Amino acid sequence: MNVKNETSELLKRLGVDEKAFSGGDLSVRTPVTGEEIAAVPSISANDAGAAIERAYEAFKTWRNVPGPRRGELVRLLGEELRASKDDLGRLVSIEVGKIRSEGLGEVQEMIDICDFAVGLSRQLYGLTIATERPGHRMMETWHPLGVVGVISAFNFPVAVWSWNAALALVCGDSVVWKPSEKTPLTALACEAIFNRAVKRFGGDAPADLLTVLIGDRAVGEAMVDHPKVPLVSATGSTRMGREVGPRLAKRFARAVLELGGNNAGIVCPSADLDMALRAIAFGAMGTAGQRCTTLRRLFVHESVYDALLPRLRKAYESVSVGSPLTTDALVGPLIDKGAFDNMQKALQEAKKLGGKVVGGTRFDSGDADAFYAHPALVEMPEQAGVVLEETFAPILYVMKYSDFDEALELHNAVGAGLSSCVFTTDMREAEEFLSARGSDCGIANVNIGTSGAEIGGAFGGEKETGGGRESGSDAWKAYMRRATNTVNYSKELPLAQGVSFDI
Ligand code: UN1
Repeated sequence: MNVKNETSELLKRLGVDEKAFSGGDLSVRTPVTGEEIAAVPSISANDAGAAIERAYEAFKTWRNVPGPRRGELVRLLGEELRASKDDLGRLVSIEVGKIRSEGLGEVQEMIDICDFAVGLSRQLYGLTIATERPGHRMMETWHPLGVVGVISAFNFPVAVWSWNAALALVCGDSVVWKPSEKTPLTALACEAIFNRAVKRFGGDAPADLLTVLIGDRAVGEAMVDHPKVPLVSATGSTRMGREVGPRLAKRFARAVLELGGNNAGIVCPSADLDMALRAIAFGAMGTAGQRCTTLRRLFVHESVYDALLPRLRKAYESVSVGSPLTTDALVGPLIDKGAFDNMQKALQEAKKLGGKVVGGTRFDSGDADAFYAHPALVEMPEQAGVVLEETFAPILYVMKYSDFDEALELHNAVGAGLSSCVFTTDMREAEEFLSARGSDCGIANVNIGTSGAEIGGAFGGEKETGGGRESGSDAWKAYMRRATNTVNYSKELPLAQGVSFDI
């Protein structure tokens, strides 16, 4: 069966109406072969405004539904996702080009966050706080926030939505979602899956609890500027964040920004090199280098450099590249020609700075419009120029170091601050890496790579990564508003700070 037919069968099986993916103005291509697989109708900024108003009405009902009951809807969503895992995972492989296990892994991440959110729906705790006044009680209450806007990127087209939506829904919020224009099909599938959960849930779920807004930049801007969207959670480039952040700040809306990463690892003299090799390979080449957590820079101690590099080179030379739909290759395609061109440009610049490149060339899949690349391993004389920037492609820059403190300094000397790792069996180095003067990233790991975080922890990073946190831990607090309440159950009216005001 050709990819287009398979896509349309999958979409129908997932519950998407044919009208939603055929005859529209937005052409959808699979990076696997480069062919058009669907044409999705998109909406205007005006339509988006109207949809947000409807989502606001949904919020006004949903906020009154008790938290644990809201959790039940997310539990059903998790069940529906379990039932659709194979189909949705396959659709992710078609639309983004992820290999099979990564397509399925992305859906598993959605199931995991649903499970997390169900538990959370009974744990939206506030504190009880000691007051300085007799006969008083002080506490904090967490209330639903409003309409939560989600802007997601092509590389995790469904999981990132679920991190936000699962939390927002149990927190009593409604959700409007603008997926990447490159990946509207998986978004439509999620909408259909969600609608099934709503149907099973019954009457107290209002209409328009989730709205998928497929459209261009103007649609995104309508969401970012809309006064009834108190929080926008946006995943994408730092360039995008620089536009979204100030627009939200202007109207005092909240931003959860999850932007670029230029993630690094340090391989220390005591490292378990077998383990490091496997972790580096997955971190740098997995998802064809198109995760925001992809390993992009590696500092290797001079004493182990000559032991590790030949093995890394061999891994790069032998890694399988190919169609995720018809082969078991470990590296699938880049999302499009633009991504391939950016990769080539970065490699040219690295060469000009003295970089020695293994790989990086185009892999011929037989389809002129599909862009596969052999992952590139680049030995750099120093960290400069293009190494300081994120190129969303499988390029790993490797540099030698002699002193751990110097490696730490180089590690932190980039704009982004998402994920990081150290390979060492020396506890002093490990602890130093995790300490206040160690990695400056939101994620810091020991003896595992930079990518592949579990949902239980808060996910996000510092500096140009935007500072937002999604997923686990107490990230839910961004999706609610906090009220501090003081109750006087005494017969007096003592004022705080000893102030007297007797009338
Ligand atoms: C992303 O690339 O935007 O930690 C998210 C990871 C995944 C999420 C990546 N759990 O690599």
